[in-house]
Parts: sequence; structure tokens; C-alpha cells
Amino acid sequence: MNIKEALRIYFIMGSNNCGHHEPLDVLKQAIDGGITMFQFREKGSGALIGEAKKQFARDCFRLCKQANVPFIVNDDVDLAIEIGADGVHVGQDDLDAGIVRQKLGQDKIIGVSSHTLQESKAAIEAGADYIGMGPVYATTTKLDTNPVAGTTAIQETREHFPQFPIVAIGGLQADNFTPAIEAGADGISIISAIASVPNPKEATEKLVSTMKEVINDA
Ligand code: 3NM
Repeated sequence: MNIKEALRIYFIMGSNNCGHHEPLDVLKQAIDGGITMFQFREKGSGALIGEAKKQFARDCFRLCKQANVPFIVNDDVDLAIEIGADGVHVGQDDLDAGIVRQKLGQDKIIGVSSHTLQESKAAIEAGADYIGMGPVYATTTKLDTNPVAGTTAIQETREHFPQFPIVAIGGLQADNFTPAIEAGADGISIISAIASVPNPKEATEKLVSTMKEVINDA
């Protein structure tokens, strides 16, 4: 798998991000619309736990597998191993990427959230396959984010690591993500601009077509 291509339109979702939509229907629509990777992020207020979380993860994984969309689990390494997910994404307060690598083995994808060049360096040295950088813009989806970062740290990391896979996150939507790609990100991570809109499939298609234009222009 080409990780940079998989990062292009990276949809992240948990059941509490979907408003009045049925979460599996949101994921199905996002897949039909053309997402290139999916992260199962079942956390925060009202999130499923225990068996219900596991069953929801398996259902999401099944939809992704049918469409050849890589399936990444946020934070929960044991769940990822148990269901055979394609990888794990960890934040700065979660398990260290080196430990995740030991647990998962070499052939799985490990993503790490980074906010500075220093955090990017540490994640890369610890064996990450990609880093997620943000928040580019203000977001109300995650309450404990770092301060809004714009694209400066993305640009710095890109200058130091010309080839390393980077995905931007935070407040991104079709009409505002271009600066993140111009700063050097390979793709965009999206929660609310797909999960909380009236038509997730149409929103995804718009992100996909805008990304094609932005990449061709770059
Ligand atoms: N992590 P939306 S921002 C999960 O900056 C997450 O590390 C962030 O949601 C970070 O696309 C964020 O709705 C939320 O803004 C992204």
C-alpha cells in the first residue's frame, strides 16, 4: 500500500460524531464517496465501550475490507490486534509509537499525532509510518486539542523530512484545506465535514474532486 495515497482523504469517525445519522450508514456513504483510509475513533462523551465498541469496530472493519479501505484503530492497540486491523493511531498522551510497533509487528501501519517539528522527529525515530499534524483550524470535534497551529509546523516538518507521509487535521473542509497541502501535507483527516453534514457521500465526493484539483495544481 502507498501510505501517501492512502492519506489523501482520511476519514475519522466514532458513533458520537454522526449527529442524527446512523454511523454505519455514514461510513458506507464515505466509502462510496471515495475515502482512502478510515480511522475508528470511538471515544469521548457517549462513546460505546466493551462488547458494543468491539462489535461496532468489527462492523466498520467489514465495510472497509469490502472496499479495500485501510482500517486504523485510534489508541486501542488490544482491539486492533484482536480484530486484525491494518494499524493503530496514537496521540502524544497515548502509548509510545515504539511500544506500539513492538506489539503490532512490522507490517502494520502506525500513525502518531504531532504538533511540532520536535514531536514529528520523535515519532519518526520511534517508527511511525505517518504523522497527523494539527489542528490547522479551530475544531469543536475534539475538546482537548492543542492551540490552532495553522500550517507552520507542517511546513517545517516537510522541510526536514521531504518524503515522510504527513496528514493534516483540524477544522478541514473542501473550501479551506488547500493551504495544508501547499504546506506539504499529503492528505487531510476529516471528521465533521463528512460525519456531521446532511449528505456524507456528496461531501466526500466534493473533498475527493477538490483534492484532485489541488494536487494537479501543486
Ligand atoms: N485531532 P474535525 S483535531 C481528532 O489536532 C482530532 O490532533 C486533532 O475533527 C489534532 O475534522 C481533531 O471535525 C478533530 O475538525 C478533527
